[in-house]
Amino acid sequence: MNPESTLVPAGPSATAQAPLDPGALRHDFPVLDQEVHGRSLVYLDNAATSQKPRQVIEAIERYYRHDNANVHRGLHELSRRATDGYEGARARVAGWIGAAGPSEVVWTRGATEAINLVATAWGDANLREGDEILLTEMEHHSNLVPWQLLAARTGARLRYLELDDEGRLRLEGLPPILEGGRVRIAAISHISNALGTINPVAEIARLVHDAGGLVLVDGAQGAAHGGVDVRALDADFYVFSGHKMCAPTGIGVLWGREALLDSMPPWQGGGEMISLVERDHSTWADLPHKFEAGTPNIAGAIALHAAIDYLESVGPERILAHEQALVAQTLEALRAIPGVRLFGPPRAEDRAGGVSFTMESAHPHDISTILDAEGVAVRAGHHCAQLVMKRYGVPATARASFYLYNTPDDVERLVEGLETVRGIFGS
Ligand code: 7TS
Repeated sequence: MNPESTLVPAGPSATAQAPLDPGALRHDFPVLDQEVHGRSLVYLDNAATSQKPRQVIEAIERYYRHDNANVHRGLHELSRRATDGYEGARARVAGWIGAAGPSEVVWTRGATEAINLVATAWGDANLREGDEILLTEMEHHSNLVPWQLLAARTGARLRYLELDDEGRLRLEGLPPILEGGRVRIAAISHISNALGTINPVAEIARLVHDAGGLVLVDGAQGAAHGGVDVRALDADFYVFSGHKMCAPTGIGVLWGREALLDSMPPWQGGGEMISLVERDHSTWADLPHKFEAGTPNIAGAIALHAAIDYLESVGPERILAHEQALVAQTLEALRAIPGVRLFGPPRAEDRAGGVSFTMESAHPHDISTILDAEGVAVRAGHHCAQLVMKRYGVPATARASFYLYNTPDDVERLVEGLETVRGIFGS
């Protein structure tokens, strides 16, 4: 199957639309309009966090200037407005990802917290010794460590889908693992942050479901790059972070099928998540509030609403097509540089987001430092994916990752910077 089909919600195909104009969109992002070390900033660290458009910054400012109050508590005008904004954002997310309704959308601090919520609330209640949790070698630590902790608590066993040499999951490894009938949940990234690979999540979900397991999709890199349709993916849980898609840090989403969320116990206790509290026991609020103890990130939710409006006005399909064009340009340019090793699928159509690479002569940290001196921001390190680094026998890579405001000129500046690296370190 075409892995992109799970990324892009139904709508006109990218090719039927005019390409987006990153030069025009850049003006919406105030932070991009600056010099770093005497050069105009080229921001290529979008897989770590995206920049924020003025529409999002203004939504936050508007909320704090006019509406700030706690939600669901006061019967006064400001509390009503804050609650409307907060719950309106939830409904916007539900519509945007194709959820059955807002009660399936739980606010979290981000993808990491959402995975921990499922691993704790669902995992502790459902896993026993001998059960299996299926992961992949390409997962971010956020989608590994919570499951390792769960395995240690319950005696469940961790199984892994492996990577091939080109950064794809080896799907032929799936049936032998599923045959045992012990996989209770598979936790799989939608798009790899370290390799850029778009995974065939719907296909994996079908096989795991046929074998009686559930599927959690880590969409930290998925929702940002082309939108998401949770029904088309046929997932049971989908998680993502606002900050990678033009919203602020500290707001994220756990989507889960209503019946599943309903069956799970709460994971944190406090205000907001209860119905009745007595001396020695309590009863829980309805979904989704059962999972939202304490005063939430109200401004963050409202800002995520503004970010989704912004991304939709640009068009998720066009964003993905634009990124893939930049990835294609980067792959071609880097292939021509002696000593460069590229990671991930060779074709841009199979990837989104970014390009990881190493150079024979220079450590990724040196590459990043030299690029920074030229105003080009990339990330160097293991990208919280140490299993990926181990698989390919490197301690770290440099990674240039793109978003809607990056231009072909940005790629030129990256390539220019790598020529400087070669000038200093040799090839
Ligand atoms: N899953 C994936 C696939 C990610 O890329 C990230 C963050 C996370 C989970 C965690 O998201 P958080 O918002 O909860 O922290 N990835 C990166 C990265 O590639 N560089 O910095 C953070």
